[in-house]
Amino acid sequence: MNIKEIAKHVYNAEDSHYPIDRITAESNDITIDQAYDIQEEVIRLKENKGQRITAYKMGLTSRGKMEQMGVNDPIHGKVFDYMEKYDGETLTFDGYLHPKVEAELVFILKDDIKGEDITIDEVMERTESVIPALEIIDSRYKNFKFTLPDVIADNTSAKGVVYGREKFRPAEHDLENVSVSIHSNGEEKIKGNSSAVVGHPAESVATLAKMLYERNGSGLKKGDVIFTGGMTEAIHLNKGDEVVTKFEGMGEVKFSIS
Ligand code: OOG
Ligand code: MG
Repeated sequence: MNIKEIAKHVYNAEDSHYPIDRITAESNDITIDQAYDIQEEVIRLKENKGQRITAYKMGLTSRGKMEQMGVNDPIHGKVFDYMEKYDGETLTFDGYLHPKVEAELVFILKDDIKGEDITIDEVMERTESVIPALEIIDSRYKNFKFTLPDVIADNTSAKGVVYGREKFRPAEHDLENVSVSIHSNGEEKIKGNSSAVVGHPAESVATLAKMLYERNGSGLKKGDVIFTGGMTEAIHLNKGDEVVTKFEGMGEVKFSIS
């Protein structure tokens, strides 16, 4: 197995918008660690092209997502500048293969977080603000089907994000209990709650810190932005959809895709 070759293959699929077979169909012995090696190489290729990392993302942190994808462990990847949109903006459907939307809470840190045993309280103390947001995932794999090493190598299906316009102080809200509903073209598609994200979205940040520490002794830094993972299963998007997501007590995040 050649990490660089596989990374280039996955990178090209995103960059030139075409679906590929799962990489584990050919190399079925890829370990989780090697999958992160491939992801890091994909990220390096993007950076070489001038694309810039703007956030971390956690994925598969809720039961709904795990069941939908048939994968049982949290994963992490990176969000880039070219993926970013804001509430009310329009996305271009043709830039995607088979997009799906997820509702997430984003944490912005005011202090470093490093180590294996970070508590929810420690994450809350070190969080400057929380933003309601959406992620638009778009696996490069055919039929959105993958195993854990596939999706890790593919930068956890990252392709788009839509940030809400308002930031909230972490103490202002019971972040363990934020209800959310995703509506498309006036119809409610799904409902969920932030407690679905490993019990509390701050726990997802702690899990990310632990994963980074275990991988290479690194950690999160002041100013880091973290997508904590979809609260419900993700909803398929079609060209022309108008999506409104309601975060109880935190307003709405909207976009259309045409
Ligand atoms: C993997 C990415 C999952 C989340 O929030 O759970 C994710 C996928 O489902 O394609 O971003
Ligand atoms: Mg996500």
